[in-house]
Amino acid sequence: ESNIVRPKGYTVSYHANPEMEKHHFGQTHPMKPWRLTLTKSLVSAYGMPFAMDNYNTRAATYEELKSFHASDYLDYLATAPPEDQPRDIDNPDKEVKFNLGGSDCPLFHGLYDYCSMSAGSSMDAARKICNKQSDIAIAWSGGLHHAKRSEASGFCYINDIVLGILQLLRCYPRVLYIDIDVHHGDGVEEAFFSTDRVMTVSFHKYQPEVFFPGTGGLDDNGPKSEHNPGAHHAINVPLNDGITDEQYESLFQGIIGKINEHFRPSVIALQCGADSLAGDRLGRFNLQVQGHGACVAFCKRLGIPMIIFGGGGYTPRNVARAWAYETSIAIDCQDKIDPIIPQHAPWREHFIHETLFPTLEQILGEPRANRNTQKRLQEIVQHVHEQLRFVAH
Ligand code: TV1
Ligand code: CA
Ligand code: ZN
Repeated sequence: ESNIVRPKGYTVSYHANPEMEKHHFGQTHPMKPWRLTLTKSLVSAYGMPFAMDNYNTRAATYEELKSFHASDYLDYLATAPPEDQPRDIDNPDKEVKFNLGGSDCPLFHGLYDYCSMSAGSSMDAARKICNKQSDIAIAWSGGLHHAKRSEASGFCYINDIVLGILQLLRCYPRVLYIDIDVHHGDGVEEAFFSTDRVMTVSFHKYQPEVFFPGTGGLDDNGPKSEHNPGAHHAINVPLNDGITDEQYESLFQGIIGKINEHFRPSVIALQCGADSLAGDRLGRFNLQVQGHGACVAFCKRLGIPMIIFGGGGYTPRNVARAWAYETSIAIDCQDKIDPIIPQHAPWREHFIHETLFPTLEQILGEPRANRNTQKRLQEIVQHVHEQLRFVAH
């Protein structure tokens, strides 16, 4: 489309490695790297690449991964035999120790390549923000927020977000991490528990013992041990099933607006997990593409450099819709694109409904009951505002 042009006054970059999309977690596994292909094809069908700098990124090196992860973990990740091969009899306990090879984090073919490509794209995006070559850098293949220093967790093996933020901390004093994936961003939160240079904020479905990972309660604001500068710098927004666009937008703006005033971040890292959308195979919320995208638009209006990561998202057609729409917001062409999915878009039939913005009825038939009361949401905002009194500004 010829009406899609570069935004005036700032640069947007798109970071991807198409080799990543060819990997498979297994037939029935919810994580489908192919959703990145569907996203890119929709972004391209709208002509958006003309308005951005497009980088075909290299895989992260072992040394780069070591800036967060332990070497024994990385070594095992690089050498563990794939599931369909004989078990590694020399290392019987390592799969357990590193949480590798279960149903959530299978040892599939090319696993190490897949992980280092995801990390490579996110680190490239962070470097372009550091160098001021980009104002908004997009890495949809990243956002793997559960991975720990020495442990895989919840479909995540390498924490590309932590690696990206560590890059940003080389050139910016304060990073605000925001996570709108339906799951708690536990790995990122934990990595920065002891620093006041990173504030982490996760919005998520919270129901311990029932919904993964079970952490991220309202009162979990970072270890309050003596002299921990990171205390009060972890913010959690625990939510119930069925939250709507209207509620989520007002909550997001109330919380992020206030955090912006108090913490005054120099850069934003936004994880845009699309499993918070209605109709997600694993999610529980009633968010639409518009409400999810409104979070990106709000952050963009703060006028601070921003890195945008992907994350969860298990109904590929909805993932592609949300991330293509959010790419359009980044380049400021959201009002110029036709909501009808272009006739020439590859895999157009996958979208079922030919619009970028299907209604809740189209997505779900019957919407999920909303279990979030206004009273509870107000309490949450109140609690967050109280936390911010402890944050220097
Ligand atoms: C193989 C095949 C694996 C089918 C996993 C849903 C499957 C799940 C599968 C699944 C599934 C989870 C747990 C329970 C921890 C386990 C990318 C005690 C139909 C960022 C990760 C969710 C979310 C992990 C990742 C969760 C992200 N839910 N079918 N597994 N054990 N794991 O509950 O935040 O989106 O579900
Ligand atoms: Ca989250
Ligand atoms: Zn998730």
